[in-house]
Amino acid sequence: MKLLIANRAYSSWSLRGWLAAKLSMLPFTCVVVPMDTPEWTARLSEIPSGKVPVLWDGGEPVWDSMAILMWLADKGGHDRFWPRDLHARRLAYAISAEMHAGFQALRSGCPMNLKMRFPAFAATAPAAVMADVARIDALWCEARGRFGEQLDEPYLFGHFSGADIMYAPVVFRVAHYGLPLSDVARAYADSMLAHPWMQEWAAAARAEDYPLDRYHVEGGMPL
Ligand SMILES: N[C@@H](CCC(=O)N[C@@H](CS)C(=O)NCC(=O)O)C(=O)O
Repeated sequence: MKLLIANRAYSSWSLRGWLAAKLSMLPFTCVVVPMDTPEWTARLSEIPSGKVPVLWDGGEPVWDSMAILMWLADKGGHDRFWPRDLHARRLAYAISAEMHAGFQALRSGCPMNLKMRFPAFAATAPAAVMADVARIDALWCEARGRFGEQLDEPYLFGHFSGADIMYAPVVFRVAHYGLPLSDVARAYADSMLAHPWMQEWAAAARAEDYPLDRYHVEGGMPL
């Protein structure tokens, strides 16, 4: 399988596709195509949606991070991707879909940028961004409180799952924009930041040499 992604520093959807490939434990190669280059334009034209991530499997494309996750769960095992308990699985599906389809204010107000920090952002953050953060905090607390805390591991539903994958870019945004969280949500975010795959991604993102100004927000400080 070959996973095509964009700049690790900026492409939150690519992060989700890559984490899904890692969680599947199936062999894959990863190709980074920097955005806004002639190669980017050429590669996008080969993808049915014109967007990354795309997973090429046996020469056939699986596009969209959610479809990649579903496909790899089919191939790699649903229990690897989703909690076994049906009530937990219901909530995991619902919060993952809510992330995939929503939180527009947070997405556009705080674009993922792993090369910079925005320490002054939270003090004057738009109300709509803070409302998204509050909703996400509540979802994380519900998952941790009802299902995650009964298990040994620190992720939303105990073991690292598809729901953690969908929220992984939010964890980076919270850290880089200094967004406020409750204690339970903060503990979860810290565990995610310490996850070896998140660390691997962040280190590779910082090492990339194709900066894009359009992902910079006022008041940014380079890392
Ligand atoms: N819903 C899609 C969104 C994918 C997306 O928007 N990808 C961006 C990069 S992060 C992209 O390829 N944009 C194409 C462009 O900028 O022309 C998913 O979940 O994969």
